[in-house]
Amino acid sequence: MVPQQKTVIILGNGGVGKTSIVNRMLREKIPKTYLATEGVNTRTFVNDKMNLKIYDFPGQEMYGGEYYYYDTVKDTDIAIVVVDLTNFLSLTSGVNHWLEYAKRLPPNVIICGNKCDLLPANKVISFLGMHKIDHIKVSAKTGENFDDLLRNLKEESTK
Ligand SMILES: Nc1nc2c(ncn2[C@@H]2O[C@H](COP(=O)(O)OP(=O)(O)OP(=O)(O)O)[C@@H](O)[C@H]2O)c(=O)[nH]1
Ligand SMILES: [Mg+2]
Repeated sequence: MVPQQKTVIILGNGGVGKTSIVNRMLREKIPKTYLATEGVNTRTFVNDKMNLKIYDFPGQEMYGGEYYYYDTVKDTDIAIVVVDLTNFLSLTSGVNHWLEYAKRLPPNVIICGNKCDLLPANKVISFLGMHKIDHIKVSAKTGENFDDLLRNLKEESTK
């Protein structure tokens, strides 16, 4: 039996790896060159435990991220907020901003620190620690800790 469908939105600054995370979940190739998402991509992830409708938003405002977010946010069950562990700006001008959006609903929130295959910026690690921001370190590139991410999604989707 297919589980009941839940709605997931994936938020974060441009280039943090949102589309790559969705690609990795769907076992698709991760594009090496950065191609910013324009508009919203809707994808479906189904297995015997979860049935997720995923809205992958553009992080860059010029491509309409916030507009699409407001448009579809009404029945959101889970928000994945992504930060780039190598990019301090994705935290300081990103995570609070996206968390504020996510909280308006409020859906269940999972924070992903992506690109853990690269050397993280010290400032990012201390910021996450100082603000006690619970997060899962993942790599869309290598697939590291995707089992953790899927476990979290499963938990949040059955709440
Ligand atoms: N090293 C490394 N690079 C990654 C990882 N995830 C994504 N990237 C690279 O980061 C760049 C941006 O990835 P995207 O998935 O397009 O980022 P996005 O958040 O969807 O960007 P927007 O659509 O503009 O909001 C691409 O060049 C990816 O190949 C990762 O885990 N490790
Ligand atoms: Mg994208």
